Amino acid sequence: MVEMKYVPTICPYCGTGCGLNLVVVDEKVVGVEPWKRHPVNEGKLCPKGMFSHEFIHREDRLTKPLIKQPNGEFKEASWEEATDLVAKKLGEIKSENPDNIGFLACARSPNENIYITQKFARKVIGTHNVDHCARICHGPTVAGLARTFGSGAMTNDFKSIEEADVVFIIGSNNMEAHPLFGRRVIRAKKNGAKIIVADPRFTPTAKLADIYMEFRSGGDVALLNAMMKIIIDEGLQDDDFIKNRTKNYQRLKEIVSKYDLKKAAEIAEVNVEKLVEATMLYAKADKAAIVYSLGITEHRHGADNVMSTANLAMLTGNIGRNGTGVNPLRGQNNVQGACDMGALPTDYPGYQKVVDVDATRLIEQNWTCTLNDCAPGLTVVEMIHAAAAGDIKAMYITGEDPVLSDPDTNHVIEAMENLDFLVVQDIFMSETGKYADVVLPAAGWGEQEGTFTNGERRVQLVRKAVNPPGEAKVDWEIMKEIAVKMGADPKQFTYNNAEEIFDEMREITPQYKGMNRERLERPEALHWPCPDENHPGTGLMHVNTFAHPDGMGVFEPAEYIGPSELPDDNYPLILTTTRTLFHYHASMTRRCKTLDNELPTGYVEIHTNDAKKLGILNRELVKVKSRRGEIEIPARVTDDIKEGEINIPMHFAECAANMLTTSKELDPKSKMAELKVCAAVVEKME
Ligand SMILES: Nc1nc2c(c(=O)[nH]1)N[C@H]1C(S)=C(S)[C@@H](COP(=O)(O)OP(=O)(O)OC[C@H]3O[C@@H](n4cnc5c(=O)[nH]c(N)nc54)[C@H](O)[C@@H]3O)O[C@H]1N2
Ligand SMILES: Nc1nc2c(c(=O)[nH]1)N[C@H]1C(S)=C(S)[C@@H](COP(=O)(O)OP(=O)(O)OC[C@H]3O[C@@H](n4cnc5c(=O)[nH]c(N)nc54)[C@H](O)[C@@H]3O)O[C@H]1N2
Ligand code: SF4
Ligand SMILES: [Mo]
Repeated sequence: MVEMKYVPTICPYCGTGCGLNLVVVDEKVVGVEPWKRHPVNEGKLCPKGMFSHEFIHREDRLTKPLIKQPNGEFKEASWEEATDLVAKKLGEIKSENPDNIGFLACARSPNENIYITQKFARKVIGTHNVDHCARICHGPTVAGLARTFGSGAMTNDFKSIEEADVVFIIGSNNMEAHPLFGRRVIRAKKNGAKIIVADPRFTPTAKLADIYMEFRSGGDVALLNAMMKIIIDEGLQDDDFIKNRTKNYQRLKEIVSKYDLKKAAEIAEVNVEKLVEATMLYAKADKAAIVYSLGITEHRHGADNVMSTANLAMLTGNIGRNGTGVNPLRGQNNVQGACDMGALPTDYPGYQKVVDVDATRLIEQNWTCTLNDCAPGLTVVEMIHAAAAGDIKAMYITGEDPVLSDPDTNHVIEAMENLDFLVVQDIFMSETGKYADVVLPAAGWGEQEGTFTNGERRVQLVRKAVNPPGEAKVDWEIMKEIAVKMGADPKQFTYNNAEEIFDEMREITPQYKGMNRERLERPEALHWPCPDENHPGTGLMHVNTFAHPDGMGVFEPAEYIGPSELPDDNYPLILTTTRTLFHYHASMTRRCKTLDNELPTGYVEIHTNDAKKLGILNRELVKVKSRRGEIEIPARVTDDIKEGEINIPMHFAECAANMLTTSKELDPKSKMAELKVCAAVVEKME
């Protein structure tokens, strides 16, 4: 008889964290069925979630460890051989200097794997060189909101947006990138909310707007400061909130007073009537919410942009109530968790600082070890630079694909080739895997138990539906084996299941302390902070006090800095890079037939007038160049982008956006690279 079961779990793609059921027949996942009462998505899914089962049983899954031979070819190896080699090489390099090794954790995989990755780096190797993709995603959110609010996470939960009177969306295309959050924005609109969208592109999200502000990539600080100046000039600030709940207002006033409409128009190329209209709408609303994402963060001044959104919300008292708040839409399914778990070179789990001696003592006690070095480690892009310079000699990359995802591909490849030893642990052969010495096959989504933390800080159970293919193993099991081979106390890495790892983690992670498997079994799960087992969890943050020790919010005014590379005669266009509805980065959706059929390759969006000047027709193959590299790519001629800007989606290795982007300048506050702006030129093919 055919046996069929439904396994409830959480979508493996974006940080919305939708619930779904995997349909399993005879040990194979054959489809996805809605989870009707799931509190996040209420049974609805976007196309990525709907077809998420299609990559699981792909023939090209990694099923055995691979070791690169002297001739450059990979050869299948046993686990014994592969882990011996990894333990030996890491041991050798560690004995020279532990900081010669760098780790990237996997924000696509459960918290338990990520916790073990950072524990391995810190305890077994003795380095804080552990980071992950949040660095080039919402790193500025973590840094910027921590400075202003005392906690670097989304202030409200998703459903709160439905109570807003005004929703101000800046640099987020949630109708494509977070569609089931987007659905709630549509509901807010139906409830009577006015929608403001600021974006250099007239995106599907912008098409919902009552006021759409087109402006120039990189101009956010000027635009937001100008809004704050108007509010103060008009006396629309919330004096009580400022007085009772914030610090540093005078400084904010001084700085934003320099940003009049003329300056905003010059820098941000924004229509000033629309700017005034949008500002009035936001400032006069009883409940106004800010929603942002990478358009705000992916700049060398990303943290300044983030802090400016926080300043605007505090200025108008739009914090601590439903329908208000600063709502960064986190990217990866478990990137919030990866930050919470301490896959950060500056932080242990729960944002306890590695430079804080008391925090270090607490972790040492729990891990029964001595952590030697209190200096923070290197971030993602710094590790790549250090590898290229020969200062990092080995990298252990779990579930990240820097050759495709990190800025300036040629530079990343140079760095990977310069390493003495590279381990890549993935579910597929990634672009980065090709440069590895050892490739280790990991179990993927649907093949392991654990937890994901979504963008609204909701910690949800993910469940195992089928066994991993071939000899693939769960990430934490692989690292446990290597840790023991490297001499770690087996007791310290002996876990029988993910729950035991979660229980160890919550002991040292204040935000998760009150969570346990039983409590997380409920569909609504729990939002952190959840400090004890009687605590109901926290959907809405900063209700009466901010998360700083004195409870006060801090205005952190920013001056406009702007992008490092502006258009010139040789590279006259601004290139921005974005996402599309049907693809999610690359490795999984490009292997889902239904999704790849919808959009089989990339394109460069160019404004109709710019295309005309260059004599370029829609769908024509063109060359796009920057100071770093060049690609050939079909043109998509459209009016939905600002003149003078072009846009390339980041998903396609065959016409990779990151061949063109720059990693030279990093945000000093967060180490973010400028993925949303560089200078480029489009040429007709000969
Ligand atoms: N379908 C799909 N969904 C995804 C992903 C995916 O790959 N595919 N990835 C996930 C991840 S990891 C993340 S982080 C999120 C990202 O989600 P989003 O940030 O919404 O995605 P992007 O398309 O990268 O960028 C958002 C918008 O920023 C605009 N923008 C460009 N430059 C600027 C600027 O200077 N200022 C402002 N204000 N806006 C600008 C772009 O035009 C774009 O519309 O999506 C997640 N969801
Ligand atoms: N130009 C440009 N570049 C960008 C961006 C942009 O907007 N523009 N956005 C940036 C952002 S926001 C992000 S988040 C990054 C994303 O960059 P990456 O993190 O590199 O992107 P993913 O494709 O999600 O990589 C995840 C890898 O993990 C593997 N994987 C999935 N599940 C598991 C698992 O359980 N275990 C293991 N070991 N591996 C697994 C996948 O096969 C894949 O190879 O890209 C960044 N790069
Ligand atoms: S909105 Fe995000 S979490 Fe929900 S189904 Fe789509 S990709 Fe998955
Ligand atoms: Mo991201």
